[in-house]
This record gives sequence, C-alpha cells and structure tokens, in this order.
Amino acid sequence: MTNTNQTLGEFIIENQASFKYTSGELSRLINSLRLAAKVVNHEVNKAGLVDIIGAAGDQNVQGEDQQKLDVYANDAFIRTLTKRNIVCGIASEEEDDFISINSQDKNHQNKYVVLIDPLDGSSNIDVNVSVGTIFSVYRRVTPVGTPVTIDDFLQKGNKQVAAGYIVYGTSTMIVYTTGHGVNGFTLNPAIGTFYMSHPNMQFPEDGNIYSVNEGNYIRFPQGIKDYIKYCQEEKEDRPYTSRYIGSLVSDFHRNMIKGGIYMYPESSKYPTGKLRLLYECNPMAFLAEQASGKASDGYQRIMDIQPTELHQRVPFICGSRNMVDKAEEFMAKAKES
Ligand code: AHM
Ligand code: MG
Repeated sequence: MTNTNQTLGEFIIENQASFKYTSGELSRLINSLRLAAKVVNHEVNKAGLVDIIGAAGDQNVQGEDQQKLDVYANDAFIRTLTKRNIVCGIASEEEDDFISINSQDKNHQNKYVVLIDPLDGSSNIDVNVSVGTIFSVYRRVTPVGTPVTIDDFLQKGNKQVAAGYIVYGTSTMIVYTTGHGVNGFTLNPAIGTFYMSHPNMQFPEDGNIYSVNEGNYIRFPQGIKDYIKYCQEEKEDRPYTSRYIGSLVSDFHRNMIKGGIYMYPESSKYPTGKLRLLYECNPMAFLAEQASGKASDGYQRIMDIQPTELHQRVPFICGSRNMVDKAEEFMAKAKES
C-alpha cells in the first residue's frame, strides 16, 4: 500500500524484510547513500553562489577534466560509506582503482560492494543544468573475512542487488530499486527529509521522445542512423520529439515518466560508446527493467554483458520497451545488409 507521507527512512525500515538476506546491512547502506546525497545536494545547490565551480585542474582516469564538485561528491560518498563501515569495497568513476575497506573490529566482514558515478553530467554544473549521482550495489563473490578483489566488482549487471540515482534538479530526488520495483523520493529541503513522491515508477511501453546527441549523427552506426530517421518520419504517431539534456540521469528520469528512449551509441569518436558499463549503464539498466523498460547495447541485454575492466564503456540504448525493441530491429537489419 502506498503511503505518500512516508519518508525514505520509514520506507527502508518497512521494506527490510523483503530483502533476501535480512541482516540490515543493505538498509544501512541505502541509509548512508541517503545521507551522502543530502551532503552533496547542499553543495551542488551552492554551486552558483560560491567559488566552487570550475575545473579542479586534475583529470580523471578517462582523461576528462574534473570539476571541483565531482571531487567533492566523490569524497562525500566514499567518506560516508567508509567511515560508517558498511561496505567492503567501493569503485568510483573518479578513481583509477577500486578501494578495499577494512576496519579493525570488522576484519573485512561486510558483504556489499558499491560502484558509483558521484556526479554524472558534471559539465552541466556551471550552466545550472541538473546533474546526478548513480550507484550500483553487489554482494561480494570472494569470501567474507578476506580483502575484496577485482572479481567482486566485475560482476554482470544481472547480479545487482540494488541500484539507483539521485537527481539534483528543480527538486532533488532519490530513485532506487532493490529488485522489487522502482520508487522515487523527493527531498523537502526545508527539513532535509526525503518523502515518497513517485511510488512504483513505470516506463510507458511506448513513448514519443528520443534523446541522443544528434550532433554526432554522421559518426553513428547505420542502424542508429536509420532508427533516428524512423523517429523523424511523418506518420500518425511521429515525428517524435527530440529532447537531450546531456545529463544521463535527467534524460532517463524524464523518459521514465513520459515515455522515451535514450541512446549513446558507438561512434567513430567513441568506438565502444561513451558511457561506462559499471557506473552508468548497469544501474540504469536495472532501474529500467524494474520499471518495465529495457536496456540494450543494440544487440544484447546490458545486464548480461560480462565486464572485463572497471572503466569499460559500452553503447547504451535504454527506455520504453517498444522503442528499444524497434531500435534493436534497425541495428539487426543494418548488420545483415
Ligand atoms: P560524464 O560521466 O563525464 O559526466 O559523462 C556522461 C554524460 C552523460 O550524463 C550524458 O548523457 C553524456 O555524457 C553526454 O555526452 P555528450 O556531451 O557527448 O552528448
Ligand atoms: Mg558519468
């Protein structure tokens, strides 16, 4: 039963019993993400006021400029999860390697690893456009009591136990799943509490929005070019509307509510796509599927791809089921000819 007065804290406690392993560890983990989200939200909202925007001068592992807020968000999430001793390992889009966490009393006893993109779409910060945090949670595969290894992180998306995002937009929201549907909570900034605002979120089966950086059209594979032309055809239900913020979390969030498709295909600039399988595509794919949508690399289910490296990139097509099916159809047709 949906109670829209329910806070995120209450929801976490109430739903703890539905987790497979009810030690409370996963609940505590979601709780600390909630806390870090509030800390980062506070800072993101100040971006226009204080001298915190602008490049920090460092480059991340993909060779891109890091913004100060990326660094801040990265530190905030890592610090919160480490200090509270809730996970045994963290991998971040902003870190070269994964972090193994141990504390004297716990001796690698924690079960979960978190993978995180602390501030996605950060090139949008200095122009006051929404950005987001994306997270993904797995149970470790190595034995409890030993340090985590790369194998704990290189798991297929279909092994995720939780995933979600925080969107720092016109209002700040946490949207997440633990494999029992997708729920969205909106922050009341006056009192610092997240309230259930979007229970049981669902992608409409069909939609009329397509989101892609069309400036790259000439570099796209033929199947994507053909699908874009299909979106633009004059038909009863087309042309579709084009909407592209360039902030994955925001584009995904809008498409989930209104019905649409997001695409970041491979191109001559990004031969394997731009988005990262572990920090961006898998968590979004889990959310999409839990909300009756679909996520594909053009040929196969994102969550069935075996990761081979932490910062791996894949082509990403995600959204309303019928739209993703159609895009795959064009990809398959183009491959044949
Ligand atoms: P980032 O992780 O460096 O922020 O890049 C990811 C972002 C996505 O949020 C967004 O959809 C995409 O990159 C935009 O890329 P482009 O500017 O090439 O269209
Ligand atoms: Mg990112």
